[in-house]
Amino acid sequence: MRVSPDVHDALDAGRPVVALESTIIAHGLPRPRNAAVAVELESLVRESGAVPATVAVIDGVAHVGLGKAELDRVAQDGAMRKLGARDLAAACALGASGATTVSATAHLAARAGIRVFATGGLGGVHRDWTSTQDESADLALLARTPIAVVCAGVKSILDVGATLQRLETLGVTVLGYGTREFPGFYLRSSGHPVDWTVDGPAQAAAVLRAQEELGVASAVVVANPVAEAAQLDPALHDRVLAAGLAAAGREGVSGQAVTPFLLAYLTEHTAGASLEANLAAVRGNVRAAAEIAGCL
Ligand code: PSU
Ligand code: MN
Repeated sequence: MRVSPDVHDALDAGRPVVALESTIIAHGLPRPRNAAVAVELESLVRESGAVPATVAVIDGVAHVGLGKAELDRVAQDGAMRKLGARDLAAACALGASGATTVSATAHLAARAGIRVFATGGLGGVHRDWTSTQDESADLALLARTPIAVVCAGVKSILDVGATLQRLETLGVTVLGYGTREFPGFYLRSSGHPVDWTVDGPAQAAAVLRAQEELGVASAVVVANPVAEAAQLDPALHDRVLAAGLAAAGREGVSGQAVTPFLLAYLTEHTAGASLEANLAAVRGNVRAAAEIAGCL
């Protein structure tokens, strides 16, 4: 694992650091927009007073903190694999390159000593779980990794209620960030309530400090809804998502390909509106993560 010099220095000096994942760049957003977004998210972290640490595996080295050339490689190299935590050792030992999902990013970031991580939406339990048993490895990894993940809930392509139940079973703390309702990724609300609400970065940081003091080694999900003006029209969302799920079934999309397929389907069939909502959510999460890291 290689921690970049600026991330290393910031951690050493106790300055705020925010980890960013790379799967959203390589597999979650369309090219060429993704390359600009990778740079934009890092700038947003800096403007918000923290040091960005984008995580990816490049030529067998797990990087925490990327340079511009490496960020471009993640965005542009079509051969970048999608790596969960279970893939890290194989990728490094065999000299492979890949973007890291929430699970792999959270693992590497926590190992580097980073306490806050921002993304769009967590993976979770897929709607056809009873037949496919498809549950993102994000959930089990968060159960054993002490890090705050600032996200707009879980992706709405999933079974949100089942995912919340699994987070409870796995012992992952869930905080609504200024909301009593669990966010719905592209939408402000998923319709599901949360047990705990924090009013801003200081309270979120206080929960993280308490987790550390109490020796609770699981993650804290900080669920931050997309801004009202930026959310996707709920009726459009429901209609296009139903069509996308049907298309995925017809085309036999399975495993790691399901999430990228559905995100791309939504982008195409909402004429880019879902992409804008996704980006707005990520930007909001990056800002909130930097503020929380600052309070810590
Ligand atoms: N959030 C986004 N876009 C994404 C993802 C999250 O806004 O593409 C990625 C994350 O890397 C997450 C992954 O870990 O989707 C989940 O994939 P799967 O369902 O295959 O576990
Ligand atoms: Mn899956």
